[in-house]
Amino acid sequence: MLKRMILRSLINKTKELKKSLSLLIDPDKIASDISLDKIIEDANKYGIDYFLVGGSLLTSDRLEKVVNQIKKTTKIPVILFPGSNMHICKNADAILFLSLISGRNPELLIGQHVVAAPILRQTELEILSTGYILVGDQTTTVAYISQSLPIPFSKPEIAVCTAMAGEMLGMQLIYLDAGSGATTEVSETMIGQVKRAIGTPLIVGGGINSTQKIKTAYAAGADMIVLGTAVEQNINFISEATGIRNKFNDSDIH
Ligand code: 1GP
Repeated sequence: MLKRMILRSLINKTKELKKSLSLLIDPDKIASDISLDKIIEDANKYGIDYFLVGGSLLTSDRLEKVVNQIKKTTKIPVILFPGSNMHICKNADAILFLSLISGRNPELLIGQHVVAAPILRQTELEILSTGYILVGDQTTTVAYISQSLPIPFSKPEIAVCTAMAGEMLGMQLIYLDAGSGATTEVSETMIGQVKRAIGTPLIVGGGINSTQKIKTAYAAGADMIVLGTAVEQNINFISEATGIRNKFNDSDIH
């Protein structure tokens, strides 16, 4: 039932101006300081739309364990958010097949994809072709690991042209990311300008750690918001965040 349905559902929601909320689970962090069971319980209770699992640097081998634990206890779709072609797990529902289009590192534009393609072909994972745009400063893990320059916060026009090019190349989703734990989130201006320039669903994440930032990103045009660090630090943020999403979806504030 779920197979191959995630993209269609995201496109439909975008057309209907409905917002989604995803929780990013970093398998490394689960090991140390957060309880995955509690997160899953609250995600079910408050109605998170998707789990994203992964990170740009995984230092443990817990990816599969985390995916299996989520799949065992909830029907919420699990989407892989890989940092490399090693981060594939066939038990998830889908994978963000990310091309780092803000950077000029050929490995992350196409190289790792070539290696991953035959492996992915043998799975039932829904492949979500995603133009991944890194924004902001260079102190995030993803900026360092990807060895690519993020688009500066103050240059929304570069993000706009990059997103347009990604869509023209056939990418099905565009993801604007300030990087996990970013101290500054992607600006309202950049989200708004990118949203107006593309027709694909727009995912926004990185440094979104308050209800005001969620409201601002949704109002500016984010179709899906990804929360990682804020929930790791305060599990009650799940109920607050879903509350904002529900308000957007139940009303005409768009
Ligand atoms: C990172 O967008 C995600 O790729 C989530 O970021 O951990 O800052 O919420 P945070």
